[in-house]
This record gives sequence, C-alpha cells and structure tokens, in this order.
Amino acid sequence: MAKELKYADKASQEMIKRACDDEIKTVWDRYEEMQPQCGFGTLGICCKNCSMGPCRIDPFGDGPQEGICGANADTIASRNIARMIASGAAAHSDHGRDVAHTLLMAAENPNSDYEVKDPEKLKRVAELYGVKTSERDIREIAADVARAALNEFGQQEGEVMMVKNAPPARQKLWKELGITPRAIDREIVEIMHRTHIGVDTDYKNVIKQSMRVALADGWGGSMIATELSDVLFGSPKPLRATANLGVIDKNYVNIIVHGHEPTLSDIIAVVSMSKELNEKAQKAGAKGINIGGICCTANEILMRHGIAVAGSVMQQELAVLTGAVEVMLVDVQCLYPGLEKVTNCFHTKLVTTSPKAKIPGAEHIEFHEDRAVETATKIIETAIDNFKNRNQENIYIPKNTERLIAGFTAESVFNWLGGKYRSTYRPLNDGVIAGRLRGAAGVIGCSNPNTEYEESHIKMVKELIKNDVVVVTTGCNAISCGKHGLLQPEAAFKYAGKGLQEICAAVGIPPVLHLGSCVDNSRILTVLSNIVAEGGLGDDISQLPVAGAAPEWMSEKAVSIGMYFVASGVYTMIGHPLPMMGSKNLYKYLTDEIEKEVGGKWAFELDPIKAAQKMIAHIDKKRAELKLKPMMYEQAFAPVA
Ligand code: SF4
Ligand code: MSK
Repeated sequence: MAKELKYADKASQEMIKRACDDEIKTVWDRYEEMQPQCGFGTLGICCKNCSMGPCRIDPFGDGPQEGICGANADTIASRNIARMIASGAAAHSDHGRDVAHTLLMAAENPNSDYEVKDPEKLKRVAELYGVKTSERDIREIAADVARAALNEFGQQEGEVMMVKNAPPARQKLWKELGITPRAIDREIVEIMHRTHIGVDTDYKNVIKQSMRVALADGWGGSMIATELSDVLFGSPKPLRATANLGVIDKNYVNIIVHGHEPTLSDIIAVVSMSKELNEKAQKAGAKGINIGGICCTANEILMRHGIAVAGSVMQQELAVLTGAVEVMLVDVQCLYPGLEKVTNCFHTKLVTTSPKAKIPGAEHIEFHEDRAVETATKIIETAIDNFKNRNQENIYIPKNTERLIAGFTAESVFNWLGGKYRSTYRPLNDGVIAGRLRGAAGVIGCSNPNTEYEESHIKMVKELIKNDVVVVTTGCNAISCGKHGLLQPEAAFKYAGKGLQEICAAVGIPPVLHLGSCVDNSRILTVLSNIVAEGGLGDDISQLPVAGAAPEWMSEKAVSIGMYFVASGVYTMIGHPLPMMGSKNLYKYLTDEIEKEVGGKWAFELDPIKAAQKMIAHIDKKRAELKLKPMMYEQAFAPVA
C-alpha cells in the first residue's frame, strides 16, 4: 500500500497511514501499481492520431524512426504537446465562457441569484472592450461586456481584446511573429486540425500555433474567467483563513467542494450560512454546516469568503478518509475518478453537478445557474440527510490546520505595496532596482505522485525567498504553501532573505502572495505588465528579473500555462520534463532556440533546490542586462554561471 510521505504536511501523513491500515487504495497506490510506466509515452514518441497506428519511434535508433505515415519523432512529439495545450486551454477557456454566460444571465434577469458585485471592475473591463459606461445602468454595461467576451470565443475577425493588457512591445512582437490570438475557440480548433494525420509536419510550426493557443488561454479564456469572476463574485481582498484537513469538523455537517468553477461553490458558500439550513443541521444532530474546499474551487471561495481549505489535489481522497464528510461535491477538472471507490468505503455521497463531468456511481444533481440557490439548497439538504448515516466509530480527523493570508490580486498587491493612499507598483520596482529585492517568481501548479508530495513546492519556494525573490502563487502550490505556513507575514522572518524581510515588515505582507486559482495565473500576467508599465525595468516582460515554475505539474492545463508564460517572455521551470524527450530537436528548440524568438523558454529540473538556483541565475542574468545595482545584502546563495 501507499508509501510513507516524508515531506508532506502532517495531516496527509496521518491519513495515508490510515488508508494503508484500512487497505483503501489512493492515488499513490494506483501510481505504484502502474509502474513501470510506458517509456514511449514518457518520451512523447507514440502516436495514435490515426488507425494505421498506434505507432512508436525507437528512442535508441535501432528500430523504426518513422510512423506508418512517415511522421518522425519531432512531428509526433510536437503534435502530442500541441494537443495537451489544446486540452488545457479548452478547460480554462470553457470555464471563462461559463462565467461570461452567468454574467449575461445575471445582467438580463433581475431575479437572478447572481448580481454584479464589483461595478468598478466591470467598468474597467468595459473600457477595454470599448463598451460605453457613462450614464448607463450597470446591468446594461454588464450585458454588453458579457456579450463582447462571449463573442471572443468564436469570432471570425479581429483579435482577443485582453491581449491589450500586455506591454506594447510584447503585443508588437506577437504581431510580427503572427501569434496574436484571433479568437479562443478558433485557435484550439486550428491546432486540432493541424495535428490531424497528414497536416502540419514541421515541429516548429506546430509549436508556433501551440503558442497562439496558449496565449488565447492566458490572455483570453483564463483572463476572462478571472476578470468576470471578480465582477460577478467580487474582487478578492487579502483575508485570513485556515488550511488543511483539520478544518473538517466532526460536530458539523461537512461538505467538501472540489473542482474549479466558482458559479456553484460561491452560491454554496452563501446558502450554507442560511439560518434555516443551519437549524435543519442542528435538528439532525450537528452543530451546523461546515464547508471546506479542495483544489481551485477551494482557492475561489477562500479568496472571496474566507472559507477554509481542506486540501490540494492529492488530498481529495484523504478528505473522504476522515469518515466525516457528508458530501463530496464536484464540478469540473482535477477530480479523480478513484473518488468513487473511496467514498463507497464510507457514508460519503459523491455528488456530480456538471453535465460535462459525470462519474459512474456518483449521485448527479445537475447545477443550473438560473436555479442556483434552489440547487445549492438541495445539495446542502442532501448532506444534512446523510449526517445520520455516519459511523461515529470510524471517524478520524487529523488536528492539523495552518493560518494563512490569501486573496491578493493584481490590483490589491498594488494597494498593499504602495500603501493605502498610494496605488502604485513603484515601491516594488524601486525595491528591485535598489537591490533590496532580487526579483519575483510565480510558483504554481499541481502535485503528482511521481514526486515526493510537496517536497518540490516547499523546497523551491523557500530557496527563492531565502534569496530575496518574492513569490506569487496560485492553484495547488498556493495550498501547499498555506499548509506549510508560508502564507503568513511571519514566514518572512523565518525563511526570507534580509531585503525581502524588510519589504514584508514595512508593508505587512507574507513573502509568498496567494493570487488565486489556476485561471488566476492571468493575474500574474497582469502583475508583470503592471511592473513593466511602472517603468525602470525595461519595456517588455522578457526583460524583467522574473521566472515561473510548476515543480510538481501534472495536468494539461499546466502545459498550456507554461507555454503562455514562455510565449509572454518568461523563463519557465518545471520538474519532470514535458513528454517530448524522445525528440532531440524539439527539446533543443523548447529549452533554447525558442528564447531568441519570444524571450522565454522552458527548463526542466527535478531537484527543487537546483531548479530554484537556475531560476535565480536567470533572474541575476536579467538584473545584469538591466544594469541594476548589486544586491543590497550578502547573498544567501552564490549563483552558478
Ligand atoms: Fe502512425 Fe502517422 Fe497514424 Fe500517427 S498519424 S498513428 S504516426 S500513421
Ligand atoms: S487544481 S490543475 S491540480 S493546480 Fe487548479 Fe491543482 Fe493543477 Fe488542478
């Protein structure tokens, strides 16, 4: 059964032991059973894009070097990466489309359960789309903005408007390269066409369109999801909360919300506070209703409601193992089908809600935005009814929780850094220019049983802040950082270099800033654009002393995110390599040559300390190119050349 987790938070360690004792299989067991994994798949050189195949290229050069159609390793590996990006971009962008639909519905229907919660942000987005705002009702503006956003998915002419948030130099470069996204769905459709048998064979040309797809995600679908979620659910403000499995409370009816889209979870968060439902829970023998989040749904309701986080992606089964979860409520993305078997070992009901994501054996309560409160109420009542079915003898909830601060945005980082009355990135830029701060890094993404759970996330982040690199985080890395105490201001004094410590002390922020969910990586793009706009650090993102990383990545969304950061000019480090090492040419292109074209490139390094040091070396290279002052304080780490 599952191995010991050496670096994971204590609650996960306890629960994995419980899983072993009770012989309940989790993701770690299934990973062990899957060994050895297919070498062709790992190297990215198998193809099943047509039924003459499947074909595979011999990585040692002794066997076939071409598929039946004649495609070589470069073509096959690049097409496989392209299709991963298409899927990742589709997932994020479909999320954005759903939020835009909900905004339109809220704007058109005065009786909707949703309303515009941030009219100021709505007006800023309206300006970008060229929607008139003066002397207009907020609903009219919202309807026009939602329609403009929805139009960007399938439009046949023009460009995705949010690209205009990028620095002018970057926009110009994209135009020259021909990779400015024209429409979101269109770019995804085109890469699926090009990767069909017998279309695009040139690996560089396949990657060129893959960058366009990824940009349509980062500066399109994901940015729409983030911006319109802020409009609809309110822009997050930094707030205090707690994280880890200890937030599950045995005295309460526990509902765990898991997935990605905030349309349902936000309503659940609100409806769960209803007096009537809490009284029902009390009648059932509980003290009330307790909501906890997993994955990016957790991040969404954490940032806006301060709802506690139960865990990251690899804790979804561990939450059920407490025996105290009445309903595991899922929407879309990062849901392990294995949840069904684990919930069957307990009284827990697995409830699916999206017509896009059903799981055999789960109860399906379909969520409709036009009946949001009604559906949320039904789900909560299902959980209350299930409370009586608990086996009280079989409950085991680890005690561990950690305090954190979450909910920074491109705008609120602005306010915090500049002080309440001085909204500016100036102090950040000045800190970098003066050598108090070395630079910034975005550390994001999933966890994967192919690495020690959380080791890479935590070691990398600590190494960066130790060297005066401020870290922004999203997704499951943000949750891991929260569980390990890195999202508290005090973490600066424990782990950060002196320069970063001074900034954190002056402003009262943690050295690691929680910026939200996976689609909120678009907030990082906005932060980078704002730093450029503030001045003094070059005129393009590729000149900034910054780097990105997803040390324990696993999802196709992570590949799309990585590619839009590379195409935006960012050095992007991931742990285990992309599945393309069977193509030497593609490897050389993505990790080296592509930098000459777009200013960013991919890097792979499994050792998190070495990976962080490579990021720091890159940051130092950018500092030298900008002729910035030497670092103010003695360096904790002497970068390798
Ligand atoms: Fe084989 Fe070519 Fe078909 Fe791929 S597209 S399965 S390489 S014949
Ligand atoms: S949830 S995509 S495991 S970060 Fe966004 Fe976590 Fe990765 Fe899913």
